[in-house]
Amino acid sequence: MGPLKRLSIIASAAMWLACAAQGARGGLSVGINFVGKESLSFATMGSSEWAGVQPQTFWNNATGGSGSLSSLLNSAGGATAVAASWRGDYGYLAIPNDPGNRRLMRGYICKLGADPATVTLTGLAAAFPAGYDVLVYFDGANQGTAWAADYGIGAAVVRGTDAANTDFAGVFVRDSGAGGNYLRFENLWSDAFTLSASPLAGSGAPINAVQIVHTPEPATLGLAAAGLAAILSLRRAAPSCRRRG
Ligand SMILES: [Ca+2]
Ligand SMILES: [Ca+2]
Repeated sequence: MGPLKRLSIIASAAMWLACAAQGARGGLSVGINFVGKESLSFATMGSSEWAGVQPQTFWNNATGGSGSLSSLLNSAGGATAVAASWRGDYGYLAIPNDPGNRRLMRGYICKLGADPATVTLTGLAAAFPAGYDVLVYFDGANQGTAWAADYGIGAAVVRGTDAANTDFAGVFVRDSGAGGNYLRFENLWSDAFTLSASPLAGSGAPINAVQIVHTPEPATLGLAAAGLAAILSLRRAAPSCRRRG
């Protein structure tokens, strides 16, 4: 094999490896930041603010208890066919209004009582052709009372518990049954879905933000490792024109 051919193979493998790494990071995402009433929460985010469990910029600000947005931006600032509508009341956390994660978590929509808050997203298939996960951020101004709510997408219902005297302090905690401030719905494919947030008695059901991310591919990292091994193998096999030692 000539040196140019070898170089071409190594370059192709390196490019493939970079693409595989991009896939492993999850690619582009779409984030919706519920602001609540802006004059109350001061929680509208700038397009350059990084925030989220899978950090991204270009969060779409959804203002008011109820409303709708179309042509949501993805995390690179590109317009998508994704549209959102939401219905609830609103509130905010009395945490510092710092750019990024705190501002993301500060404002929210919420419902008390039996009537759930809902968020409907449409037009997802084109933006997420290989499926997606939905991250639901929740943290209400619950003060000394723990809040629990059932968050549902289709048949999947997951309970989120906001512990007493606990408001976002800079760390995201996935609620796997012991409380936290975000939930993750995995491996969704539908072009549209409705998220509902139903509070248990005496609780609120806040939704501070929703983030749609590409479903991670478990095989991607293994394939990336195989690609790296192939590159190293080629490097070892290649004769050197330079004197060693
Ligand atoms: Ca928010
Ligand atoms: Ca709280």
